[in-house]
Amino acid sequence: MTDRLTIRRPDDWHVHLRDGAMLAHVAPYTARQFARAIVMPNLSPPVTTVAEGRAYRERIVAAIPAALDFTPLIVAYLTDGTDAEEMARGHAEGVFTAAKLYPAHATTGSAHGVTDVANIMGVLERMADIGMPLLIHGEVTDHDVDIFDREALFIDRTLAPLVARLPELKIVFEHITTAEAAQFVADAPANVAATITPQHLHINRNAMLVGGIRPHAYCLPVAKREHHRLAVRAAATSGSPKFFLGTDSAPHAVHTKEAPCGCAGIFNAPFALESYIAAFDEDGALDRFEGFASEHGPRFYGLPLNQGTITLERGATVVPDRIGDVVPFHAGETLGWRIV
Ligand code: OTD
Ligand code: ZN
Ligand code: ZN
Repeated sequence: MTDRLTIRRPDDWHVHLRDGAMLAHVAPYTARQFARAIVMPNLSPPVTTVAEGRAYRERIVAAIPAALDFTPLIVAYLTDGTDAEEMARGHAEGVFTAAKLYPAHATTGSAHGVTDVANIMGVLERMADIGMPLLIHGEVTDHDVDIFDREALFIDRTLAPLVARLPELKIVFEHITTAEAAQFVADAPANVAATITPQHLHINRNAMLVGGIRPHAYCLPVAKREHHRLAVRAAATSGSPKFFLGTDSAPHAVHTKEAPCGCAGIFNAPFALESYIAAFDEDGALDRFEGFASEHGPRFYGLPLNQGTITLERGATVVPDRIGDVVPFHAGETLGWRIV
């Protein structure tokens, strides 16, 4: 039995670090575990211009102790009015690593998102030309579509046609939660990949709804049925280079989640690696953990692999009930691995 695992330093390819006091509170947790992170731009107002991206990067760097050696990778938030030239300039100047497509009103902070992909086709063509990845929150937003069906329907209505229309575009299908999404990505060409969160490896929709309503298990895309969790987990542990780590850590103050209309988002950053490795261990896939956490992401993005290593070992990690004003994922549980 493997009791200790040393892997190349990992990256988080999807995180919400927020701004202001929340940024200062949460960013060090991500920087302690990861060398780099794709930082999502759904601030209010969102990060849409090169100047805003540069300024946000400076605020993140200022929030993290220099000793932690962490590089935030900034993402542009696409709107119906995004200018292709601004995206290309941001990418060329090393400010924007990628751009994010939020269908309008799909998730937290997506009110300024894109109402129809046709509106940004020129931007996407330009991104395909320059090799700038498109990151997608893949859910349809129609009120008449059941929330548990929104991801699968997005594939048929938007993603499959987009992949066919722009076969060169690098696309990351973010935080996949369904068997349909895992299958689509596995079958797609090499320029289509997906991130997978720790919560979607560990919980199904019962975690939210059985024995009482549990707001801290609520995030978007919402956790689905057990067979979807198993399919997502099989994808994560498959060793396929198309699947990589993206926590989607999304902190909200406790009173905004424990409310009549609670916010979506799970704060998993403080114990993300301990959570992921538990799933790989349960599935007998520890030998595939390094690929998922540290290799598949940078290869897909065309970035260098990190130097340096991190070691995890079997041993108790007690997850506290609260971290500041935020309830973390696995609150009150003891995980079976710890960082050395
Ligand atoms: N999902 N919450 C948030 C973002 C994500 O869709 C996402 O990426 C958030 O609070 O920013 C959430 O549930
Ligand atoms: Zn999202
Ligand atoms: Zn997210």
